[in-house]
Amino acid sequence: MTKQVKFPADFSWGTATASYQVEGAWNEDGKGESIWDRFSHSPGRIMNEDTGDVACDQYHRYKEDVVLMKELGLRGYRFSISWPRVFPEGKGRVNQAGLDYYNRLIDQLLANGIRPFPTLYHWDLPQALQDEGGWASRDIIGHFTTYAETCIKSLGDRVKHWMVFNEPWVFTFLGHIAGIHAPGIRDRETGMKTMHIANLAQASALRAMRAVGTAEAIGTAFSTSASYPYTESAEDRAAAERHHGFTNDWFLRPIMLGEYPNAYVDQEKALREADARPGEVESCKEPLDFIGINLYTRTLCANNPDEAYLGLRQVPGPGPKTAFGWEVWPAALYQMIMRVHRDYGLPIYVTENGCSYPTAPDAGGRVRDQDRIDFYKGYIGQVGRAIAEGADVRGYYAWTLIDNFEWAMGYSQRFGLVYVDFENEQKRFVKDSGHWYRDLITAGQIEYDETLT
Ligand code: PNW
Repeated sequence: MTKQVKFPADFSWGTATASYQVEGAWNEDGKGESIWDRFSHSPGRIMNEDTGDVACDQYHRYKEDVVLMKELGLRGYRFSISWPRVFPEGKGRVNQAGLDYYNRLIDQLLANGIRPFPTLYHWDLPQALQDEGGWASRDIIGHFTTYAETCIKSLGDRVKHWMVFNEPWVFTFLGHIAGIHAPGIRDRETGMKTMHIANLAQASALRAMRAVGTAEAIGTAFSTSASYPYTESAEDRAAAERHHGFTNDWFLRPIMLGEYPNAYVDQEKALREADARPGEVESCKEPLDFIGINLYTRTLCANNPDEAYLGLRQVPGPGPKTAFGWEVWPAALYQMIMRVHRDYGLPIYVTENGCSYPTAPDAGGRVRDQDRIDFYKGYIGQVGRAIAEGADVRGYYAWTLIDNFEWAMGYSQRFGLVYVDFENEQKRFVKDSGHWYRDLITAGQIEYDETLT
């Protein structure tokens, strides 16, 4: 059954990006080296040896990009602040020229009626701090707190909505256990420790930001993938619940409730590996003002006693796949919003959702990316469905504004509503999906299928 839903009049429609993925200017105006600079400059780490040295050159082209945002009718822009621009060595000396870039960007956004919505940490840790242990060292808690305080003190007169982290699960797990993201460490215990330390740092930074007193709302953008049981058996359901605990709730529950979710077959061992000391998990509680959900796909979970940690196996789903190989499953976003709404009852922003398809401009410069339009129709419809059923969703941020540096995949994946011709002076072409998004924002309503599961 198809239904129609109107989004609230003040709904915050936007797009999301991250400093390392779009800015370029990797060593300009006093910026320090980040772990992503180091990682992408190391052979064999990134597809085609791509780097973010230039990326979309947004550092120099931000005015042009704000014009694009205006053309698309965006009401908000989610971007991240590069820690090594602000503190080239991660601590100590502040680089005013780095902060001034964000001053210029923020002023340009506000002059165009677009809400700046920054994330403090979207993975570009100062290399100098990595050399001292990075997220595996408890010293980072203080350094991150000082960085957060510095940003809010200098930008908080104009920026009222903040995110502390982008996807703490991804930067700890993929960076320290899977090793496919910077700093490229493959060590389970180190990884478990970084997760716990990131939880402590999140609470500490949040307290310091609140003490400054200028923010209206502070949240974090969590990576999520809706956990579906492969079959309806009690075993598969329990496996899906463990998956939810580890993938979606491992950073959310500590800050909201001061406890870790039950995720591991041997939970005690996991917490020992994480080096969670008595009283520390409780001290992570510092409830957010809103919860940011980043969601692209779902995970089908089957019970698997042979897998020692989570006791599960992922089963490929039957849905169509994006160019990245992620299954298209719009109801996953509805399910995740409703779960977070039921568990925590807070305002929610969809802080990322989108898809990669390679469609290039035709001879006339038009990008006919109908597959991306279909993706957004389905997923945004399910956001509308969650709102119709009572979830307090305040905004939706498409990933992403412009094609950009997709981490380990380099420039091989195009997630943008706007095409970037990296070979030809960074020329930007609004894709059909960009025009579709603009029309959706204007209409403020969408159809959705309420039977999807
Ligand atoms: C998110 N995974 O990353 C990030 O926040 C963005 O910077 C990124 O460009 C976007 O999604 C698209 O990938 C993820 O492997 C990276 O599970 C990897 C995973 C999830 C999210």
